[in-house]
Amino acid sequence: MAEYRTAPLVSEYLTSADTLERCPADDEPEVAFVGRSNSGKSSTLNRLTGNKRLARVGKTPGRTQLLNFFTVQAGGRLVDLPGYGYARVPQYRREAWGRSVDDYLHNRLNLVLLVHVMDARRPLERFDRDMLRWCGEREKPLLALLNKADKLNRSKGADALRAVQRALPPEATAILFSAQTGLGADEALQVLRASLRLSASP
Ligand SMILES: Nc1nc2c(ncn2[C@@H]2O[C@H](COP(=O)(O)OP(=O)(O)O)[C@@H](O)[C@H]2O)c(=O)[nH]1
Ligand SMILES: [Mg+2]
Repeated sequence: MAEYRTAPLVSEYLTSADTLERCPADDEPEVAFVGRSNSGKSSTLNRLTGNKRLARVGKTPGRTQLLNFFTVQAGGRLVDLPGYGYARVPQYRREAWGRSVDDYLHNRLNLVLLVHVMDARRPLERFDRDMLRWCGEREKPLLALLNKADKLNRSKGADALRAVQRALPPEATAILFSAQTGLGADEALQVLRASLRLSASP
């Protein structure tokens, strides 16, 4: 088991929104989580907050079409954006996804960091490449988490990390991560805490 040297971001559910207009006031810094459905976004949120029940895990992929907001006790918010790329979601729902998430990503002024959760076994699918390019063009701070690294041996993990690092915009960071084992959680928490301007202790 990985040990925490950096405290998890204790958080609680705040609210959900289906459009930018319905999001809470932009008066607190926000770290938003994006990723393909089933990449382990909910599991990652749970790991980084130290709360296994914060975000729902493994429910019908693509069902979570809302932007879910969590208040970080120490300050700031985490935002679980709808997952993308699940084939069974009808086209019109995918377009709705596009609008609310696009709107949030383009216009949310208090967005301080985007955490991009990828499956380390297939990290650079089309959606992932689009997102990396988008972040690069806008110089948005980005943390790429190569989740499910527990499924890869050391050398495959290193290969995946190198491949992603080559594809990343200059200022972005990539970490081999496992929501399941806690691999990389400490390093990830340091990045999140720095973005939210929190110290390393609770
Ligand atoms: N082996 C492994 N499985 C994981 C990990 N993270 C998530 N999963 C599994 O992947 C599936 C999707 O996880 P979930 O968090 O619901 O993904 P989301 O759709 O991106 O929110 C679930 O069955 C999880 O148990 C991980 O780090 N390692
Ligand atoms: Mg989820």
